[in-house]
Amino acid sequence: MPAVPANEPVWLVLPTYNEADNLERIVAAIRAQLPADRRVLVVDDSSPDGTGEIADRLAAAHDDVEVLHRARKEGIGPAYVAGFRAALDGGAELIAQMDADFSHDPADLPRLLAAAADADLVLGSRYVDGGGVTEWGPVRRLISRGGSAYARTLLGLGVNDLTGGFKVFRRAVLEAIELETIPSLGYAFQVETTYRAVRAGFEVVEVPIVFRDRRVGESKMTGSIVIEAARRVPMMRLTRPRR
Ligand SMILES: Nc1nc2c(ncn2[C@@H]2O[C@H](COP(=O)(O)OP(=O)(O)O)[C@@H](O)[C@H]2O)c(=O)[nH]1
Ligand SMILES: [Mg+2]
Repeated sequence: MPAVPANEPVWLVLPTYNEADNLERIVAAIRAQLPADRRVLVVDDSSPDGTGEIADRLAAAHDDVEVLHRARKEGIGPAYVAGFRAALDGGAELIAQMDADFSHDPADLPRLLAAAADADLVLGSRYVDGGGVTEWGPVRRLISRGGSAYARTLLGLGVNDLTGGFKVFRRAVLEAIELETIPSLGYAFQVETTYRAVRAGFEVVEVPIVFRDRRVGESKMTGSIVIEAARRVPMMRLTRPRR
């Protein structure tokens, strides 16, 4: 396996909402997979289940763990924008994002980071050879696959998995795509960052991953997140940053 690019500070941004039963284990698993120059940034939207307090305890115990507390739940989009901005301000060279519910396997992190050696944006992809989804029913599969196909067609992108949330950005990408102007709140946010990166001329690669359904806690996916994505995708062409 190729090594993680040397001497590049890695920040992993981990948005959480009610992940009290996952957080400690996922943070430990992530820290074990990242190089020494690393920071795990938990972005918690005042979870009522005490996730934020657990995050504070982890941050107190480990120098490489930090917490960003936000006042209320606004969706992963604004949580990621705040987390990415903090990572850029903190000097990150590579910025990784993943879910906190073990749907994304921390053991895949070295592979994704290594792929950033010759790419600007690495996508953990369910829809390339070797990737996949386990345990989802037919409806959830259709929404995900159909959503990626819809966005791919409307936006004219050669990317197979546009809605996934397991990614690694080079800092130049996040500096270029005008994060604060992205209005998307849910899955549309994942589509929009990738779309803006492609349009800005960055090199995007897909690395196969297998997505597992969460074991613990509840999904925050709602119908309105899907509807937002369906409406937002055609609008993205109009609101991307000018080059
Ligand atoms: N900070 C923050 N995190 C969120 C929000 N919604 C979801 N998350 C987190 O984003 C990740 C993915 O969300 P999840 O509910 O598992 O969505 P699903 O995997 O698509 O069903 C998990 O780590 C959640 O805790 C939110 O509004 N704010
Ligand atoms: Mg999930």
